Amino acid sequence: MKSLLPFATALALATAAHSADQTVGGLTFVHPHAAATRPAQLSDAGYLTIRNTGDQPDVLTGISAPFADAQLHVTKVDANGISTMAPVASLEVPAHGAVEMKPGGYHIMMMGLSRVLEPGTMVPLTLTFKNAGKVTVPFRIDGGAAGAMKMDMKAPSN
Ligand SMILES: [Cu+2]
Repeated sequence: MKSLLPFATALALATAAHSADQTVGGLTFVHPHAAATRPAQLSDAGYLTIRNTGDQPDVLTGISAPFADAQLHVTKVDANGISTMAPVASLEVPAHGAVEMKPGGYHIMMMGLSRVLEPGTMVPLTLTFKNAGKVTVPFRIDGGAAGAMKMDMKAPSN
């Protein structure tokens, strides 16, 4: 019943920090999470709120992950109710403000997933800011569709 992941050691550090929201400089990363994925699922979306308690705005300029091609996206709904999403080059986090990534708005798109994101695990995403630099944030993988879709996960070795 062991399913040790290739980067389990890298995750140990991240897992240790998951009980509290992470703060770096003036930025706090609140409830970073993503839905669990099914085998062969190639994309997923991640969400969090970034709070800035500092006196200067900061700008999110890039996102990376060791298990996917990650980028900032925004979902827009047009006048006909058709929703589309597109890459966004950067996102400002205002001084003494916050940006919230959530379904229907800004999100972190993870494409070309190289592994299954299993419920209850943590995965590291590295966010790059103009001022705060690179910050690796552990994202918690939620239950997702696991309840509706009963899967036998005995040997998920990828
Ligand atoms: Cu997207």
